Amino acid sequence: MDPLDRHFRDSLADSSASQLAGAAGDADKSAWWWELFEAQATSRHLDFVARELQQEGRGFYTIGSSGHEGNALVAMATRLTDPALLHYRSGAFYVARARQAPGSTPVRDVLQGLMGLADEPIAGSRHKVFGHPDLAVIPQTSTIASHLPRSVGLAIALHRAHRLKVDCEWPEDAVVVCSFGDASANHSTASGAINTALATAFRGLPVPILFVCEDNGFGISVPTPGGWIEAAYGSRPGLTYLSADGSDPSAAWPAIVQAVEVVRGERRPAFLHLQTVRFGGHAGSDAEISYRKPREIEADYSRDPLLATASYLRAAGASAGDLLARYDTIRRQIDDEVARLADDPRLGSAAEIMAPLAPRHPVRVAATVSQLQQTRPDQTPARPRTLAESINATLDELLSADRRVLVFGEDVGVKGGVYGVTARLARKHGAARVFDTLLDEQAILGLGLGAGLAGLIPIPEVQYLAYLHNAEDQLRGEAATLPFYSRGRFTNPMVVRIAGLAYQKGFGGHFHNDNAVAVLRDIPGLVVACPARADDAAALLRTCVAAAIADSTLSVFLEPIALYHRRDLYETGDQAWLATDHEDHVPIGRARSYGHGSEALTMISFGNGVPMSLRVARRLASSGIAAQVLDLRWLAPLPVEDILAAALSTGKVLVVDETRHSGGVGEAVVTALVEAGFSGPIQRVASQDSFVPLGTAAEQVLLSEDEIEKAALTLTGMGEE
Ligand SMILES: Cc1ncc(C[n+]2csc(CCOP(=O)(O)OP(=O)(O)O)c2C)c(N)n1
Ligand SMILES: [Mg+2]
Repeated sequence: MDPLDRHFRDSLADSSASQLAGAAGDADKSAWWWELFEAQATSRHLDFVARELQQEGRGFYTIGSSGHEGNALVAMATRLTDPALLHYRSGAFYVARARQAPGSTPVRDVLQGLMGLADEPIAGSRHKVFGHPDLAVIPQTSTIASHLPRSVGLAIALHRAHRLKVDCEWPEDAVVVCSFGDASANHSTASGAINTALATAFRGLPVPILFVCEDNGFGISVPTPGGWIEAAYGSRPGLTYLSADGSDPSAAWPAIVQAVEVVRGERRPAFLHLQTVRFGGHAGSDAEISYRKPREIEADYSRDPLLATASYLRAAGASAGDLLARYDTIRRQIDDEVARLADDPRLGSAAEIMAPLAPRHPVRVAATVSQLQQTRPDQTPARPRTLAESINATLDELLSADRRVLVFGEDVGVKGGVYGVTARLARKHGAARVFDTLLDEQAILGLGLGAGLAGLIPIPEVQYLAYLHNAEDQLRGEAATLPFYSRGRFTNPMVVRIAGLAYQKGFGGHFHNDNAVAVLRDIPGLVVACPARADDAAALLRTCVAAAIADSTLSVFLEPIALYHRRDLYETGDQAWLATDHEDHVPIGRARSYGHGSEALTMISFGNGVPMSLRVARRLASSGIAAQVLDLRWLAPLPVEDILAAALSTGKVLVVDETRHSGGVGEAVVTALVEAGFSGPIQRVASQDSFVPLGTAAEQVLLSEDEIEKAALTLTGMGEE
């Protein structure tokens, strides 16, 4: 028997061991105490069962909630409609919340997760999470603190959704509950998100979020110094801080209620410091004895929240026998459920596992583009535009067509973006829909993550590709995984505009010329669009937004900065890089071909490489070599079919890749060709494996037209040996 189980039983039997000597009996409240006891004891037994199942080879997760069961009180103080993003030790919260929803099955839900069963209600056991669509519990990843930016984003966005009269899953007076551990509170993601909440509230905007720090004094083996959480968060301007001893429910309850009331009533952030203990080490595999003294571990038993609740129940008239009987019945019910689940299936195929990753319905997306176009105010054909003008006009069109669309980021509002891409949009569509954010990419993406959950279609901007990287986990770990861990029940429709790639004249250095996109291309389900010209920009952007609406698609819209204002292609003044709209949309994964396919050579490129290749093609033509140029337009998923067709039509391929030789897009293009059985000659030219230096030195490491031409001549047998 688990020593904690033994201690609980022994203490119940010992009537002198009433943990809370002064526990006042209140028979009127006994139903409430029993409700608390049920939730806490259920969570406790699930922890014991988790470890037993693991030892039997039938369970796969042993991080428990024992000692944290005071968090059940937070569930009891909030509503079934308050979105909750929970710490992995919030098991008792989960059970207590479920008890507010008739017909819910928290024991089965948790067991299915522990046992890795395919019918687990939220993630289908793609991970062990607390989550349920009917309980407003949104599942979290294991990356500590990574859910805080989303939680803050949701608190901000739910108000905006109501203000814009957008259908929102969460009521206007909802409280966002966000729990996390004490060590997690030190993570920059947590401190950044809490700062975002406070800075936003400071500006007078509603931010109804309840931060719940479940403080057990440890992050795995590392102690959090006593008093640190209070020192860090106890006197932050604009943050109501309340401390509650989770091991004494009666004392904790008023503070918890007050914290919820502050958030619900005043629509501003509060920080509930819930003191807990951690029983059984960090996880089943953690030998706590290797870093804590036995007497310290034992001393924690006196702070068992379950015993505290039992003490109050006894003071209210329940006998030890009643409590033990209830405690044992709960355990029996769990065992029965385990028996019922014994033969239930686990996820059985890659296809089943991956189904929620990136559902794609191209016909629905096309229909959504048409719908968006119908409401377009000005149907007259546009004059020829630059890439930047086209993105601006299309954002304008999308903002007009659908009131759910939001555009935000650093400098996108009044200034209209560093490069003018969002110029005039704030003035026309108002500050509720086009606005500046804090200088924090994590907060920008967090707002996008929350806005998607609130029923909005966010189009956040990251000012430069190099500045995505400090926040990239919000895309990778949070946004891309939410449908995966919720079987599509909670999603992140979002189009992240990122200005990037190299060849900027006048504004040099790596950070304004980052040409690395590998970090995006390997995120499962993420769509990466990269328009090279104005008409494609409009069509690709519409497609991304329509896919966000129709399929909740998450996409990155990578804008080549050096092409923003480019007008000419071959000669100064030819204006050949301006374009008028000609397609409404471009299906995800379809390339554009320049040429008819009977040429001697296919150049496959994207972004800046497209006009470079077209110029090289003209030079080659004067040497009698006809070359086709294929613009990938989509970097993920790659237009494999079009790549192969273009390659087969000429038999010779030159991959023209402005990203780096290692990890660049070109590697994947070559691989796609080889895997598809293309047997003709393939060459690849790319930029160097270097950061981009300042000024004209950049030319030394970036792919040049001379290199492209040389490779093309060699490939066609016209070059020097
Ligand atoms: C970003 C990140 N780094 C490291 C880990 C590994 N890890 C898992 S839990 C944990 C300690 C968290 O401690 P705390 O926030 O106090 O929560 P507790 O487990 O004590 O409830 C660590 C380091 C992680 N999950 N995420
Ligand atoms: Mg801790």
